[in-house]
Amino acid sequence: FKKSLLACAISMAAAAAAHAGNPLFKDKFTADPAALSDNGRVYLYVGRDEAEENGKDYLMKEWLVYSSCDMKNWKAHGSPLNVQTFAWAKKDAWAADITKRDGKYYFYSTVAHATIPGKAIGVAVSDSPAGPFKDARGSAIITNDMTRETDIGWDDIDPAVFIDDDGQAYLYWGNQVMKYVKLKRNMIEADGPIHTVAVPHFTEATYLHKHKGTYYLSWSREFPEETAYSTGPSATGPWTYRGVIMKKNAVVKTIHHAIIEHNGKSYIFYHNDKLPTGGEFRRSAAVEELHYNPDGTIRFIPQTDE
Ligand code: FUB
Repeated sequence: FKKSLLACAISMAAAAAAHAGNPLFKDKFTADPAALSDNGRVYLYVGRDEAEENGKDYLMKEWLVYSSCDMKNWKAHGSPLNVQTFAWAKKDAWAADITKRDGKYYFYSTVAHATIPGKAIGVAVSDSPAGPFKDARGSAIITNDMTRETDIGWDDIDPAVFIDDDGQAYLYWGNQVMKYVKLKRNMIEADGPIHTVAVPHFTEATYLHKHKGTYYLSWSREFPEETAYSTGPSATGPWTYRGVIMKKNAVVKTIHHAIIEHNGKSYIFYHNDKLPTGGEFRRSAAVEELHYNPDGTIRFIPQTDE
């Protein structure tokens, strides 16, 4: 513990990207935060929004990694992975999620597939949370099969990975329809059929976490989006809807979030439009502390500039 405090102090002194309140990074547009608490540091993974000021669509080619031990001073680790990490992908470094298993870091991310219509999900692996990452299987783990009536080009997006206490890993994802599949122990293959989950007004950005024995399934609902959640007794439900924890942004219609615990506190990362010239395709990652009520429900979380 002492060692990690010392490492924290040294890295803060060398921090390349200092933070003075939300949004977290003032020099770049950063969207779709994914986060991991590991060895005393929080690692934050964001897609880089590169659209022009009046751009009409996302322009996202790479993910950026930052880390912090105090949630205030952030060190930039550059871009250890991008669309080209996946040889079978052609564009769109959209939302991602990360987990650690057996000393390796598995990064699940949305990209547009080069030969199969629509978006797909890839998995990259690294020995370090800051990368470099390489494609873990050489092909997408999830592709758009267009077999359901509800299938659209972008329904296979926004992966969320969760490893339960019994070691079973799950991958959640989806747009309009929430889906999940069990993962094999190797983390790079699906194990069994794809299931769907019915939650109210689901749009996208599923997230799953566990706190004090309760499972929390959260997602972006409606459009413009707000963050809602359900709780349940297992990683697959049954789910009880609990309400909205974060309200819509002023301009940008998406709000993609991630929830982690770090050094005994809980945090929610999300994105907003608060950087000057920010907006729909020029978003900024932000963070708030998240508090649980004694009955396990989550307190409503106001967006702040702190
Ligand atoms: O960044 C592209 C898409 O916008 C993400 O995949 C969604 O969650 C939304 O934030």
